[in-house]
Amino acid sequence: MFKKSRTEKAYKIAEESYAELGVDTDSAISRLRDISISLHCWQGDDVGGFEKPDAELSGGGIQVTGNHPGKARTIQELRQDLEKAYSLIPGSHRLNLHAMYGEFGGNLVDRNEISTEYFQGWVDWAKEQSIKLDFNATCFSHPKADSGFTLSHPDKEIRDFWIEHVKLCRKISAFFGKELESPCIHNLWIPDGFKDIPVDRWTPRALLKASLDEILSEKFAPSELKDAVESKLFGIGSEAHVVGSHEFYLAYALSRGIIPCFDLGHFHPTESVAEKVSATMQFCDEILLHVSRPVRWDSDHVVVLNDDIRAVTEEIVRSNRLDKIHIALDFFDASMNRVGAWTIGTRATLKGLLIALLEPTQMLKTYEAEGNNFARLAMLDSLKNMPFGAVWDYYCLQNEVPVGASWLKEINEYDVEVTSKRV
Ligand code: RNT
Ligand code: ZN
Repeated sequence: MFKKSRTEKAYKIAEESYAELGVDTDSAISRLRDISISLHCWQGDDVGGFEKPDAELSGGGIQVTGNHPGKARTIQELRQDLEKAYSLIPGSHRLNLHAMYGEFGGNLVDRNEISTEYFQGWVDWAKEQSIKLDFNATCFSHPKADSGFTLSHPDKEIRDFWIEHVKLCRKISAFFGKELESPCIHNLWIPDGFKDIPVDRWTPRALLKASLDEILSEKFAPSELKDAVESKLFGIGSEAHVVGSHEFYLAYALSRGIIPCFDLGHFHPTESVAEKVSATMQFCDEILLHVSRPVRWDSDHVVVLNDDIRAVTEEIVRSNRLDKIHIALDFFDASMNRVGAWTIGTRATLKGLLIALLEPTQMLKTYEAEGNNFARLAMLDSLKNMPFGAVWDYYCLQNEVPVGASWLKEINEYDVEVTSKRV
């Protein structure tokens, strides 16, 4: 049972233990409070979107598995679920929307016809909730993406359709940024790729580059819109070759002054995104992370506090670029309670950040500079015993969100009252 006084007592002891290492827990907490994570709307309805009733994810080389009951069937339900998730997560966070989540009012509005009016409701809701918005073009789940190619499609008509879609998405993003007075990150991920070994790798990449240049030719104030591009190693149906590979988008982003996006699930299993932070940020000011958890073929399991998350959150903090590294979540699991999935993943990411903020980095750097490899390793391993959980619980208490695992009960209650009734 959670007890307020116990949490406070445990915090006091933790505070002392960290102080012995020269770490100020209060300042770690206040830095954590300033971090805003962008929650992805698509965990709430299995990447279906609201273009038509019962819409489902199709194509794009990504897959949702599971049939847990209770997914959001309307925008109202999605907002209600999001509000529940936010109420269980300490701090104030953003929302990451996809173009297919517009309020189309039952009308068939094609991707090359969307406009800000379909997103006014999201802006109103965001203002009411004090939430900032990010955005994504939806270049999948559409007949014109069925071939597996969009912006690099050999047919100019199809390419133009998707170019127009992304251009409209950037307009909507700038509208969000302006209305909510916080730059909206527009992230572009496209599924384009080959199932089997291609012969012509050159042409699709040249076409993608030209399409992107055309998309970016329209300029927006950086205070309203920031552009990001997301690479991938492979997807279902693009096993042999992805047009927008890491090298392609990294070179593109650096040459065009936009933001590269690294999804934790989009690299070789032993390739670490944590390594990429200090490597790429010598050359670019900002990066976007899609925090995810790859498991074998799937890149989108619910994030938990594992070594990969620890490594990447450490790098975010150690590089001292918290304000330049945008953190977004990207996972979708239809086999469990979806509000619970959001909460697990966001809380795990925040816990990783807190542990990193509680690190006596200067001490470790000194050992390293002295060549004292033993002390560096010993301290890194000893730090695993530190009572960060007590600091986390206290942070939750301060933010008036459930402490420890007590939020599970709230998810269960919400399920009884709300999600389980959606049949
Ligand atoms: C796909 C990318 C992309 C998507 C979302 C839905 O592999 O990770 O970010 O997950 O756009
Ligand atoms: Zn992603």
